[in-house]
Amino acid sequence: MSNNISRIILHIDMDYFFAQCEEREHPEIKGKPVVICVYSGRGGDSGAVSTSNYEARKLGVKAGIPIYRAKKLAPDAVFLPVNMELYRSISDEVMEILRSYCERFEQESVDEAFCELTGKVSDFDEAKLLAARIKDEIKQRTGLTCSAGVAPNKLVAKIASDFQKPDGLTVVRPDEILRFLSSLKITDLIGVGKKTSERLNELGVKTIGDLSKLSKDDLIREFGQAKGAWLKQASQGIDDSQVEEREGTEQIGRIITLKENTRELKVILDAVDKLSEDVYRKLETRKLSFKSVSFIAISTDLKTRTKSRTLGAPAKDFETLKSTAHELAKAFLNEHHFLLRRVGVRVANLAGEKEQKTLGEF
Ligand code: DGT
Ligand code: CA
Ligand code: CA
Repeated sequence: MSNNISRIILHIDMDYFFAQCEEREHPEIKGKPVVICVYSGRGGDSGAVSTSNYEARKLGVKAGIPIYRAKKLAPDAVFLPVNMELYRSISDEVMEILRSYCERFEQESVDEAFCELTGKVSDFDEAKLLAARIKDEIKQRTGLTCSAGVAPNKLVAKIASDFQKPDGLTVVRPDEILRFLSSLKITDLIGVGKKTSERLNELGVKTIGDLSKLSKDDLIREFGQAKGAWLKQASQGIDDSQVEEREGTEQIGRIITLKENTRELKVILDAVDKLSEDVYRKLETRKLSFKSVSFIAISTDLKTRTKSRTLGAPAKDFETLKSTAHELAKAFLNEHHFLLRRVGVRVANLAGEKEQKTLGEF
């Protein structure tokens, strides 16, 4: 054994994310097949499926297939275009909950993140309880389900979150890793792409267990030093990569429900002041600057819209945050004429002191 202290890592992956967001926006479509489409802009149905809910997947409609094929497979499905603003704002809600629970946090994509739980819990039983609580809170506060994996490293945690979907929770303890991986397909190893898996298939390797039986030397001969060595380690569930915050992806936001539905400027600006203060306090604690500000509005029929501005240079003072948020809220109310139910303020393009110093030094 290495002298590594055993780590406990949680990976969260939202279930059928874009489609689930749309189900939250339009509750009437729940239960029907839902297909999210990237229209190519060449007119008609040209384009591909981005994702679909599980009802549509049962009919064979999956990410990547052409829209016209999806329409043949599921003629009665609900077809919707990608609404990235909506998915981002729901993603922010999810990430904020996750971040509050973990020691270190790494957002991997719009719907996935790693949380380091090592110092927060003392063993995998406690980690399982905490993961269940986090899943519950995400469900309570955002209405969405996710799948969770808990394991001693990122590689295995990510495979575990994919193991029982949707709404799954899979824990893989250190002594269970080899057994857990052995029957999985090599393509379940994150990082094994089409080319590698085709070559491995030719060598008679189908499962991760098969792969772990090949010698490191043989793998290096076949795939080169870096990839070969990595394949050997990965097949044994070994991964030392750290959970690390990614610069630039982080956002801090806060949303509140108004006492009553309104579009009265004074009420909304009062709410914006309070939200700006909350967001500012978080920035200040972590000594972060921001370069973009968004005003978020959720209408009485629960549709989410945002208005954003990118500043000419990073700022870190309360006045800039508040005045920008005010301007955005006013502009929003001029452009949209519905009643607001919830409002929010969000900052993004964050940077810490270190990066600012480096930038300032040159
Ligand atoms: P899951 O995790 O299997 O329950 O389903 P999703 O839909 O969450 O799939 P995932 O985690 O691979 O991807 C997250 C989101 O990213 C998904 O909701 C839509 C988008 N996405 C995934 N694959 C594609 C793709 O091939 N093209 C495009 N445009 N978007 C994709
Ligand atoms: Ca997902
Ligand atoms: Ca994902």
